[in-house]
Amino acid sequence: MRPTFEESMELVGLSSNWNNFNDDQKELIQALVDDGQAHLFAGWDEPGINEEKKKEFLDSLVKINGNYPGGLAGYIANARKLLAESKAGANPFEGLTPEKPDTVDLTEFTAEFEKYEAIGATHFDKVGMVLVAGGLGERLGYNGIKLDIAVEVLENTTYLKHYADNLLAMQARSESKRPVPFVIMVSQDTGPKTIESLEANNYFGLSRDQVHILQQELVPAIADNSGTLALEDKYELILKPHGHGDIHMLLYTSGLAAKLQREGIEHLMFIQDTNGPSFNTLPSAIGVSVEKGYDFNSLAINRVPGEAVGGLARLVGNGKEFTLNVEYNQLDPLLRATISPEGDVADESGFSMFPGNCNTLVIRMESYVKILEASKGIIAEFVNPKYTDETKTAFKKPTRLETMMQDLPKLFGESEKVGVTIFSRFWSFSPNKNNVVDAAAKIASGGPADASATAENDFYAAGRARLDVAGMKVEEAEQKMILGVPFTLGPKVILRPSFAMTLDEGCDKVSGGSISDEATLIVDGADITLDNVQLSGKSALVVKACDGAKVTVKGAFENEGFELVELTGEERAPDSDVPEFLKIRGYNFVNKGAAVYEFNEPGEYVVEA
Ligand code: UGB
Repeated sequence: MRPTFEESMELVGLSSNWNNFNDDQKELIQALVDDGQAHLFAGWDEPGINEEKKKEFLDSLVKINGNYPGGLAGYIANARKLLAESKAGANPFEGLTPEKPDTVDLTEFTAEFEKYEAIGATHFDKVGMVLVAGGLGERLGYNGIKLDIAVEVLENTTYLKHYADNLLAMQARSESKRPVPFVIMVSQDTGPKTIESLEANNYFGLSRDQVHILQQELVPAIADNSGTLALEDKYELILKPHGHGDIHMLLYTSGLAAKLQREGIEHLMFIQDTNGPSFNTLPSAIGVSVEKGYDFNSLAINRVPGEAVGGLARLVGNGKEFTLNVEYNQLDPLLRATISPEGDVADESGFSMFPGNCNTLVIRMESYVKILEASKGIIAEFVNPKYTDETKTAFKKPTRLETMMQDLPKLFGESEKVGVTIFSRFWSFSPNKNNVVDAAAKIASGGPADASATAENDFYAAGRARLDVAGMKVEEAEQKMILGVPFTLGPKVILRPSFAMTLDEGCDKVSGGSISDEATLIVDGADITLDNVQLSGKSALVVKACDGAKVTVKGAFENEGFELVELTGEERAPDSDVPEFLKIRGYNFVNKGAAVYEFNEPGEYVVEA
């Protein structure tokens, strides 16, 4: 017979401590003991010994219990259910066959692309941005937070500043001038430094009220199939990350999603911490979501088989069909078991038939808030224990429940519409995830590097593309291998979001001109026009204008520009004082005489070379 609560307390030796607990603690302990977790309190020291540790332990239990919808009891129940399914070998894709999903193809800058951009641009004041930035970036091995890494090293713009600049540009363009809500999910690892960075930079010009920091918490590790919570030692749980899907839980538990909806926000766009090009896609992706009535729009690229990005597939079977991300570790087995005995391989296009998930998502608020209410923000949790053997009775190490933000459509019904919008890779997806050694290995094996140098390379490529569309003659340079990773020597073009957020704006502000293979152009300001500007050789031109400064730039500029300098082995060594954001790419730029024009007072100006 199951012991009573008092008997359990006696068995684990907790009785003598009982009177020291407050009512909340007693209630939680009782519930945990009744739920088969008496081991959490086994062998406790007599009152007076290790009281601080006991308090910290109970505080952590109370905190975790409060963070998770349904409390620890809910978490343990979910774990038992998922572990039983995992043990039974339940296949989440049973009976489903993957097919190529329907897509909107925006890989080319066509009239259709511009049509969607125009629609999206009228919705800037109905969009909220959500940045998930709780990850440690273990693959990159960077010592600070990834948001503090520079996306380009001509002016050392950090990811966080780049994102803030885009928000400011969005609101400057909207009729209402309403601040764009900026939700940042942090974790205990990234939270303090993220706030420090915002504070130190005066929120990069954003208002404090528009920035909403949500902190994800770790979840308890599970030791076995019975859902036993794992202990690090007598008074400490083992805690692990729950995944980026926590953003949905936090937007629900904080009430923020519902609040933003009440305030008129119609779409949320979710972005990752180091995907610089996300904002290139924003106007057109919002346009697609609005025009097609998508509840969930996954932004995608043509995927290289085997690449560590999920594949977007239409799954058909069991009387249903739906479009979903199949995570990269599940795609190959699913394909082998269904349509492709060779697994995750290219089709005749040279790419995987399943577009790659950029994890940039546009979600319609109306359906989102309803789903959050119904699910309490717990989105398609899963468990992935590593078993000691095929009996699946023991784990090699404690596991935990996880959740991914792209899995929201798992909760969709027939009335919700999921779409996939495909973009060119340089324009939409160039994350900075891999250290330079792994990046070089990825390049050697024919895959994308997704590293600091390639992220910077694509940052300039997007600028070049905007100039090209606007009719400037752009002469692209050769690629140079730096530490085994390719970098296009130029031209290096940064058109800040203040200058152009859509292709159309670029066309309005740039007429004619040419830029040669190793030249540099940086333009920052809403009212700057480039009138037949010519940059030859390595020449560099930097033009910055404050609001109200109308600047026309003309003529041919010639100077020594910026020179790329590779770091030496000594400079890259861990103990050198070269900043880490340079070491992780292996080069820097030296200004050899760029032409720089800055206008900090409103007025009309002409710059003529
Ligand atoms: N993140 C959090 O905020 N909290 C967490 O607990 C974990 C992460 P990773 P991952 O773009 O290449 C995703 O670790 O999870 C943030 C997609 O699932 O960089 O391996 C973190 O800070 C995959 O389908 O990526 O894979 C970062 O901003 C594919 O699209 C973001 O979540 C892949 O990204 C992603 O975290 C990719």
